[in-house]
Amino acid sequence: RFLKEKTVAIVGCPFSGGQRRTGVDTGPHALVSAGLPKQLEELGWKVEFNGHQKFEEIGKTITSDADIGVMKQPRLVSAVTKAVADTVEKHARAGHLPLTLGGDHSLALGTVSGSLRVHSDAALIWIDAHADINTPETTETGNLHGCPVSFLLGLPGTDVEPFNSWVPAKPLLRSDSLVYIGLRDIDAGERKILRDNNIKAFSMHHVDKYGIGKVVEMALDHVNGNSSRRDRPVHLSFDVDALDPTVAPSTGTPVRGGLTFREGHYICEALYETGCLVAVDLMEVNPSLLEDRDAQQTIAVGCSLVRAAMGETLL
Ligand code: 4U7
Ligand code: MN
Ligand code: MN
Ligand code: MN
Repeated sequence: RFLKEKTVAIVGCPFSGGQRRTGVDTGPHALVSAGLPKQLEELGWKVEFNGHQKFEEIGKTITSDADIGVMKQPRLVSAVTKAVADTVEKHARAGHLPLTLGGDHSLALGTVSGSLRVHSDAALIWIDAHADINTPETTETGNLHGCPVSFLLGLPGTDVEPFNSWVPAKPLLRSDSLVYIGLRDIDAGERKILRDNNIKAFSMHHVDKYGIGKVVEMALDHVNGNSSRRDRPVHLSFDVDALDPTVAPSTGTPVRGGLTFREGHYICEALYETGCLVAVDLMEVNPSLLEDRDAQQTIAVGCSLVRAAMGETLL
């Protein structure tokens, strides 16, 4: 509905600087090598992909990246997410659907910023075991993949260098335009932020209680202000660790008790069905962590989730 043509632009983001474990930077390459571009062509999409983002060059411009407060690699994360925002914005302006393959979830500060520059009324649906809403003041790990949402909302404590050189002081995202599904590992500081800002969050408890169909229904009602016109553009940011580790084991911060294969796919299918998806992220696929069999399983599930978000399983 918001896209000029059925073109998907794959933005491969081999980046691991928002967390401590190596290998998540190989996620995009693994997903593309598994045949994702061709799979999307077979669904009738025109696929734009001219190689992965070249973050090494950004890395070379940053000679030293000492902690700022507890934030780890702040200059690198800021420069990379800024570049991602510009790339996603460019594709969105062309009327294409940016599909960002991560890489760690700090990248979503870039992808969502890029989307909102073009679709200013877009809602953000965040599928994750974690809320990723720590601020530089509340984060206990200092890992910026646990913080992108706080920067997007411009929460107190996020107006810090180097991010304030490009993240707008007046935030692009409002707290009532965000909804979570899949949460089950939230830090104490995050819990307070979610409560104080009245942010809509469906944890695994809610998925159990209502079923995934009802949860997605309620999530869409929330961002559409209960209007029957479900016409708001949606940015879907899917952290593969939302899925249960038995379904998607190769990820940096797995948490037991996650979404089943079908629940994860249902979310993607239902969002495709709205016709309002304007951007999709698939993040935190780390093929290097476990045995090859687990990695292959996680890559296959990742490709499958993306195909579901691009219309595969609709009759
Ligand atoms: B992911 C954590 F402390 N909350 O801030 C943190 F538990 O993108 C985890 O969702 C963040 O995988 C997980 O480091 C980030 C931790
Ligand atoms: Mn494009
Ligand atoms: Mn997560
Ligand atoms: Mn995440």
